[in-house]
Amino acid sequence: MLRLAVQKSGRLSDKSIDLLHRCGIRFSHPKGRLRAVSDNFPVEILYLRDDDIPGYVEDGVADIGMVGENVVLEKGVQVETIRRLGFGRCRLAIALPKGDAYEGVTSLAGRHIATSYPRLLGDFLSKAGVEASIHEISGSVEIAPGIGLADGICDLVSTGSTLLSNGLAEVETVLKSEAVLVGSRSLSDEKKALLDRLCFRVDSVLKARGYHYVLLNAPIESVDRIAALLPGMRSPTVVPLAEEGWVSMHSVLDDDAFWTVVDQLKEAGAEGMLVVPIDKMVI
Ligand code: PRT
Ligand code: ZN
Repeated sequence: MLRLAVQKSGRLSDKSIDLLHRCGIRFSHPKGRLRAVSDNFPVEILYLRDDDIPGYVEDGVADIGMVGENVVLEKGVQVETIRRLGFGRCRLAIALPKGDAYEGVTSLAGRHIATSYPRLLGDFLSKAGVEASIHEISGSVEIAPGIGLADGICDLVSTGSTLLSNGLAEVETVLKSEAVLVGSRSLSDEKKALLDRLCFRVDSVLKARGYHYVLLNAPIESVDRIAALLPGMRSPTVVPLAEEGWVSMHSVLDDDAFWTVVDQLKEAGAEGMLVVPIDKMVI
């Protein structure tokens, strides 16, 4: 049985659980419960605070975990990054009060910077050869400059609206992060085999993201022109419609690509186009 740690409640919880469900793994997640065992895959889910996940995986309390890369790197643990999961994207950035003069990283010398990420900030500053003082605080970092606690901050940013509403402007990116699947470096062969099975499913779900399935009707003489626009995984499916001289064509298409080819598809005679999401893709 694999033990998998996910965030109990927070920004990564729903997406982690959704990914596992899309992988066909069934388990309950009632509020207040700290663990659940799947009834159709040999995995036990542990619901934990995100800060505890890297350490538990390193110690082998959990075999694998889903957590922000920012937390893994800040903890400095010895774990394997198995997959990047494509959600929970954010950046760890240094921000100063808007209007403060900034002429590159040397402008940070001698400043007091508040952060919950002292290790990552310290590494960034020492690589840049800049000496600044790091003030570690555990939450509400963005108010530190406003109350005179620090000259600037180093915190996670996604939309940037928190910085904006606190009168701060981003000046440096320390790290680009997303949720990752991490694993212990000492898994038994049996657990490794289970992890391979899980990763196969995860890959199928991740591959399907960003792709759509396109269905359209077209006169039979347009098939070649349309096939050139919709190459699909091998070539498009072409099935006859009940109406003589017409076919339905099906293909897989990149998210963005649809809008670049839609006019050419119409011009080639395509009509009744449907674009639907793909749940899994095994290539
Ligand atoms: O309770 P627990 O300890 O488990 O959770 P937590 O409160 O420590 O973490 P949580 O749920 O807030 O975040 C979990 C993970 O989500 C982080 O470690 C990141 O990997 C990822 N993530 C992605 C973010 C953000 N985006 C994010 N925007 N984590 C935090 N923020 C915060 C940021 O700290 C700031 O306060 O959101 C604010 C900025 O957001 P914007 O949109 O205004 O820029
Ligand atoms: Zn946390």
